[in-house]
Amino acid sequence: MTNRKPISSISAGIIVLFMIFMMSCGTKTPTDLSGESIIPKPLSVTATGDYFCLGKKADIYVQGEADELKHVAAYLADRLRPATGFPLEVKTTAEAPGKGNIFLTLSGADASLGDEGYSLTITKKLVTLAANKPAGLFNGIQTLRQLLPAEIEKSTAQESEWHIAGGTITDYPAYEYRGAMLDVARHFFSVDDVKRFIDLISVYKINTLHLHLSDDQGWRIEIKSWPNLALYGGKTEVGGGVGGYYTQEQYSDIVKYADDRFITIIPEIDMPGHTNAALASYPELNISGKATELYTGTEVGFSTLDTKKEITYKFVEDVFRELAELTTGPYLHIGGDETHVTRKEDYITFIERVQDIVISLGKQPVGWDEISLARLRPGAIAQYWSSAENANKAVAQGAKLIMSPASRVYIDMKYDSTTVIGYTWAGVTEVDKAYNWDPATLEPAIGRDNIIGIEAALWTETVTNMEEIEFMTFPRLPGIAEVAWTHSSLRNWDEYKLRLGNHAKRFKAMGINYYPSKLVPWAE
Ligand code: TNX
Repeated sequence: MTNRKPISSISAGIIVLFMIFMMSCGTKTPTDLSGESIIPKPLSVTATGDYFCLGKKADIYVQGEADELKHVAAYLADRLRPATGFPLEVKTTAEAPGKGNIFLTLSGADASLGDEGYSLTITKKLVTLAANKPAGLFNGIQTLRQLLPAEIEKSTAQESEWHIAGGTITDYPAYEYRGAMLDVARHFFSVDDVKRFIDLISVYKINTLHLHLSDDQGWRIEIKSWPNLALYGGKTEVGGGVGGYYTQEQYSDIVKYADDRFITIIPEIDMPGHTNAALASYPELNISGKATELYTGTEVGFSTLDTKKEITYKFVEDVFRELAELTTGPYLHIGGDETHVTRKEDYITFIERVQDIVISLGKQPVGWDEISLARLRPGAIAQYWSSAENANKAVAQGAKLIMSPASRVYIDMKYDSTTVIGYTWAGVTEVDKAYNWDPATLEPAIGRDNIIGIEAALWTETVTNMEEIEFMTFPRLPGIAEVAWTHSSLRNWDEYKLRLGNHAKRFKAMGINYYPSKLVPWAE
């Protein structure tokens, strides 16, 4: 038997000192800012080989007293406090602060960075984040998070050295519209689920969340002037579950939560098709004058509002008036897809009148690409999903496009034939396929100038809970976010997949249930 000596108090002291040293900013680790795995890839990165260490005395300084600056700084502090365990107070200052702090400023950024760009300068002494607008600072904060060790995303205090590689990043987006859509109609998701979704997409600089609030299977938003829409039409979902709806107060809470993260919510009321939940709630909206039954299946294209009755337009106006009041962003989405049982001329009249209603409420109409069959009003936006012909018609009318090609960014498609949930009607979409395309060259008649941006769409006929939302979204969404943010000349799958592989640790730290695609070299 070996005779173990008890640890002497001297050696115990040395161990404690060593641990403190390890947790301090003293150790020199090699750093290379240009080798960091930032997604979406920034426009330009210059490394110095130096590094900044975030220590327990660090604070976050904002230049000036503006509340919007303090809010962004508070958001950053909230991201960094749990894992570091540091106090990280938000303080105001007129000048750049002393050594060891983070400095956020809206002065001195180059005008070319626009409203969403930022410059991030990391020296041994200071981290300086400069932008023209708070949205730019917010985007820079997402980059900063990714420069810290992955443990920064954990919700409890971690033992780590919080080093940030030194250098300068200058960055702004290729497209102004970088969206994700969540279908809360086929299956209903709670306010907390939507908030988590917002938090996860904001990491990748997505700035728009399109909520598909109504469909055949459910109506998900309280409308005070037509109460049965939510009370009755919200009672079920695909598969016969209990469904649900957001009260206006809850919905406003979501909008506020998104606004605080520089994400614009676009509410969609899909019409004149995809309306069974409304048709079941109010008989007068039906051509037959009789209410339909609630629907829990997954067929599409069988329902239509009666486009000939004035009451239908009163309904549309009431619904959009209430929604417009809850909407801080510029858009209302009118749907308009898959209207297989609406006569074409009725469809056209309907879409034209509904655009006018939206415009009269001070908002811009957005609709799926079929709306280009109608005359598009100035400012109307078409969302390309399947028909190049329709998209071309929209462009010919001078409308801008949101690009959501189903074969690339419908993230309800299976990854491969073995994926348990999801559809295959637009093919299977592995992670490389969602990444490897250029919106500006996808269709010959659609050029860069016709496109405001890209949106990933998560339809939820087969998606029933948050774990499944995460599984279909990750890791495709970070790649789609890069398609939207990063200029196509800087993108390359073979290089991207290495950066994506390095995000596995971050996904795990955030508790994301992601699909571990075999195409990606995951760094565990
Ligand atoms: C097509 S895309 C639809 C949705 C379905 C989706 C399923 C579009 C405008 N309509 O109603 O949920 O496919 O992938």
